[in-house]
Amino acid sequence: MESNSYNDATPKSRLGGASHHAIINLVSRLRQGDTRALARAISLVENDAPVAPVLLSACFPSTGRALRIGITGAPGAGKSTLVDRLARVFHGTPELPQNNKTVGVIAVDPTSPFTGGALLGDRIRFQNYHGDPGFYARSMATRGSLGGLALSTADVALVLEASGKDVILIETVGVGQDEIEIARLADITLVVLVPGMGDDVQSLKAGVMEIADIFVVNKSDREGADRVEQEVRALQSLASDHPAHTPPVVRTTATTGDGIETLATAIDQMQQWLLQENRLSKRRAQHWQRRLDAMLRTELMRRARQNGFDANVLQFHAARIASGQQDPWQLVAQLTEKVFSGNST
Ligand SMILES: Nc1nc2c(ncn2[C@@H]2O[C@H](COP(=O)(O)OP(=O)(O)O)[C@@H](O)[C@H]2O)c(=O)[nH]1
Ligand SMILES: [Mg+2]
Repeated sequence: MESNSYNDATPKSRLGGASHHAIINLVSRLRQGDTRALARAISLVENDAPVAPVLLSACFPSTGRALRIGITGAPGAGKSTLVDRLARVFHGTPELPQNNKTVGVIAVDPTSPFTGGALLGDRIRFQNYHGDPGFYARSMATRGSLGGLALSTADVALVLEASGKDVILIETVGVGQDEIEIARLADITLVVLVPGMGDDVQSLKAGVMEIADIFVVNKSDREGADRVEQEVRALQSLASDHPAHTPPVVRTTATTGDGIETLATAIDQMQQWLLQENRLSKRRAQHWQRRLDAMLRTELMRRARQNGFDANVLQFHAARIASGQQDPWQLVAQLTEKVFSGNST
C-alpha cells in the first residue's frame, strides 16, 4: 500500500526519472487544455509518484477559481446519474450549449474500483463528451497510498482545477470517515437520499448530516419521496448547527432530469450565500487547515521511512518491545529526533 520509492532519497528517484523541467512542461501543457497531459498528471498524483509534490506545486498557482461540488450518498442512490445531469447543465451539450462552463468529474468509489457499475456507467454516459477539452471525467481507481484517499482525491481535484475547469464534481460513496473527508474538500456538498430509506434517514451518520449544504431526494418518481423529505426536515428542526443556513431539500428524478434545474438553482443560491461575508474563504481556510495537517503527517512519515523507519525495522523493534528488551516510548523519541536532525545513519 505504501510507496516504497520513498525509501530511496536520491534526487533522481524522487523525480521518478522525470526531470523537474519535464514536470513543469507537463503542467504547462495541461494548463493549456491538453487532455493527455492532464490524464498523465492525474495518474502521477493518484499513484503518489515521487514527482507528485513538484507537480502539485506547479499546479497550485492556477487554482482557487473553480467551484467544487461534492455529491455523496449510498451506493445506487443515483449519484453518477445526477453528476451526469449536472455536468450537462453546467457544461451544456453540443446541441444545447447552455452555460458553457468547463467541467471536471472525479468519481471515487472504493467499493468498486475497476469493475463497478458506476465506472462502466460513467464511461457510457460521458462518451458523448469524448474529445471535448471542456469536459474531463476520471474514476479514482485506488485507495490512495500514503496520505489516504481523501488526500489523493484532493490532489487530483487540484490538478483538474489547474487544467482550467470551472466546476469540479466529486462523487463519493458516503459511508465512512474517508468519504466525509472527501466531501469536505468541496465548497458545496450535496447529500443524496432516496425514498425507501424512511426511518433510515435518522441512522445516517451524523457527519454526513453535518456536511450537507443541499439535500437531494433522488428517485422521486418512486413512492415515499415526501416521507424522506419530512424526515430530513424533522432532523433539521432538531439540529441547530446551521443557524445561518438551513440546507434546502430538492427532489429529483435523475433518470428523466426532473428537478435538475431546481437543483442547479439551489447550487447557485448556495454559491451566492458562500460568497457573502467571506464564507467561502473561511470554508476553504478550514479545508486547508485539515489538509495541511494531513500533508504534514504524510511528509513526516515519509521522512521517518527515509530514516530507516520502514516495515522491516518496525518489525524488528516490535519483536524487541514485545519481549521486553526495548522501551517503545524511548524508541519513538529517538526516531523522531533522528527525523528532525536529518541524520539518516
Ligand atoms: N427510478 C429511478 N432510477 C434512478 C434514478 N436515478 C438513478 N436511477 C437508477 O439507479 C441506478 C443507480 O444509479 P447510479 O447513478 O449508478 O447510482 P450511484 O451508485 O449512486 O452512482 C441506475 O440503474 C440508475 O438508472 C431516479 O431518479 N429514478
Ligand atoms: Mg456512481
